[in-house]
Amino acid sequence: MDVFGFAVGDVDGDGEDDILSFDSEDRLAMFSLDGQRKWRSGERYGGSMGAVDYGSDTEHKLSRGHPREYVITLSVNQRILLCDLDGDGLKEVIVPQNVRYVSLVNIDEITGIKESKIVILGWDGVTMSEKWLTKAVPFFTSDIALSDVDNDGQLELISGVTRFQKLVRGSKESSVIVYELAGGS
Ligand SMILES: [Ca+2]
Ligand SMILES: [Ca+2]
Ligand SMILES: [Ca+2]
Repeated sequence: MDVFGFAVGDVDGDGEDDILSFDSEDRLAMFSLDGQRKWRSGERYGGSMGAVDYGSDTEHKLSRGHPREYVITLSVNQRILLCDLDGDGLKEVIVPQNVRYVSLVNIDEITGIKESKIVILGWDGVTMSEKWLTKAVPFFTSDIALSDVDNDGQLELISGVTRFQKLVRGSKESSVIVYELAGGS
């Protein structure tokens, strides 16, 4: 499946598909197909930018600003990828983790993203734990993908990132980071 905020696959290796999704607090949760929750993360993953200057013209809500200053609320959940990266038969769960700035002066202030990374989680037989993570970068991670970008037969992990600057017109700066996954287990 390739839907934001939602993925289906056998993560715990019991032969049945599991459903992975983000809840309203950005906790990652795993459900069985009959809706029983098997696991919920203590950490927050995913994470939207909230109301920030973001130049997209899709899925947005204009909440403030003059015509050339877009202040947009992104309510789209982050993508969850499932892939058996180490070939042990269990699918790993790959999610971005965006950490927001918190303003101590005004909670409602638009403060943006402090840093982000990509986390790979896996079922260890009892629970889900973090198996690998990228270094934190001072960007908002807007999307992730797995692809063999250099055609060497190994998947790379690709991260779409946006440099965040609050309320500065035309300040959006996007790029792509490619991570090698070789090495496996
Ligand atoms: Ca399962
Ligand atoms: Ca695996
Ligand atoms: Ca490759």
